[in-house]
Amino acid sequence: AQHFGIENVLKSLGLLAENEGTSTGSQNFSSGELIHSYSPVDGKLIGSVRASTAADYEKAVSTAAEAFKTFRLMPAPQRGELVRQFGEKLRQKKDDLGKLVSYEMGKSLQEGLGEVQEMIDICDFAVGLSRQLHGLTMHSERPAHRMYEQYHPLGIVGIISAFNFPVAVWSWNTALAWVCGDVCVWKPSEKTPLCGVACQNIIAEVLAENNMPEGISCLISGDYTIGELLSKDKRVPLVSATGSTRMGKIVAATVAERLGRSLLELGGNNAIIVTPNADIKMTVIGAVFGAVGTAGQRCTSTRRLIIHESIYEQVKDAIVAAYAQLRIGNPLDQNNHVGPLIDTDAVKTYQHALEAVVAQGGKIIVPGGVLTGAGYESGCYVKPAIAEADNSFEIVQHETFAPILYLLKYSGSVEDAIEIQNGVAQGLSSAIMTTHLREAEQFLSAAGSDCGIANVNIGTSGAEIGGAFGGEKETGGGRESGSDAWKVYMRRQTNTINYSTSLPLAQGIKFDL
Ligand code: UN1
Repeated sequence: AQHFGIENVLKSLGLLAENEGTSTGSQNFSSGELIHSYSPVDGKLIGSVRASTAADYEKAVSTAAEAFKTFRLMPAPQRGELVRQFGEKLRQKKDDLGKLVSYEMGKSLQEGLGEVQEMIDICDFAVGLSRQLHGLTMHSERPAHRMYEQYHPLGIVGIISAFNFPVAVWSWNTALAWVCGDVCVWKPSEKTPLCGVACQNIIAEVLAENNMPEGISCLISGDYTIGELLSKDKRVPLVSATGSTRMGKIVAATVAERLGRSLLELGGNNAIIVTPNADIKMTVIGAVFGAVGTAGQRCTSTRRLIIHESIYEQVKDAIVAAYAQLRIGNPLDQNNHVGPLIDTDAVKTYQHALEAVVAQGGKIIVPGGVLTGAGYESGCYVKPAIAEADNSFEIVQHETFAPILYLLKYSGSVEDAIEIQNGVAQGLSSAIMTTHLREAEQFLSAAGSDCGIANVNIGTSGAEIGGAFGGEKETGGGRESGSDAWKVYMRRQTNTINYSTSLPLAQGIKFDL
């Protein structure tokens, strides 16, 4: 797999030192044990980074706290200029960073490049936002008084991110946090540690070129124990965590205990409703990309297809035929549609889910299986599978981070389909395939989808950065990225100013001395 020139990629991203197991300048807060990163693409060791110790963590947080003292006073548009330069560097490094994402995480090169594009896009968004951190003005009930609200920087933002979007999720948080005047401490997934150091190297360069303190962006490395330090730390007013619902519940409880803020982006169990009025060709593309893209490892991946009985066989046959076309293999080879799962533990989880769906009464119609032989040496390549199932099955209620698609049948009206769609604990993304206005509007109504994302004639994955991204129920309720998601990164203050010569009290209270 070295054919794409991994050495050059590592060199361009400043990662060759990690390859020898030593830390670089950007990894200042990591002096612990080595974390080895093996590629799921070919099973080879890509490099190693050092984990952060508790002492490293302390150093990172105090460096960040020190940087915040000055960064919060820098005018927001000047902070935006830093983010603009960061976006420029990402444009220059897009190819290399995209390749590293693909090689370390296993997603297709197209998707690796797409992930870096999301980073560039959020930078552009944040640059504009840096001149639009608007508050409201109000009319005071008292004469010669003025009221308004303003947004101030919040402080240190702790970011815990997952392996499946090893670089973009960090940037959604940081690009906004930085224009908002916050400083960031990031713990990337221990499954994709090199992506973390690569991003840190890029922003460290921007900060150094502008003589800005390194504490604006701090990287800490390690497993959940280091994340726990962030959740417990009163000096970290906001913890933004992406990952499993299990992890999110622990983070939420820990942060809530100190009445901190958390922004949670957790599991999904995303469905596409296919009504009798669906465009079948569009449905197939949306469903297949949603289910097998990123090997089913997006939080927005399509897990369930809820198909009307009148077109069930037709849709099923079309999807099964499309699955027969899928090419599974090295994700850096653009001819392949599906790359590997992240590691062999994920493969086991996938196998268990396939056993469970059968045990619970489902029927496999596109069999799964682990691929072996030439090109599949890492043991992480699996066949995308399809099972006919019922929404009530325990396994269907559960998010399995793998390319397994459940076909569910509905009869009756779109309300019946919506009930099935909403009948899970998670609430991230949802979609309806229909050319019928009434069905579409019902799906989007107050009695429609209960998810944070609801699409018409688009699959469940691949959201644009301009919208607020996140979901309800066990997805955690957080919103990241576009729209007004920035507000969670700031503290809000209401100001009342009296420019009269007396001191009238609100609510008409008289208090004469
Ligand atoms: C995730 O899987 O954690 O909407 C994020 C999408 C991507 C982001 C997914 N823009 O599929």
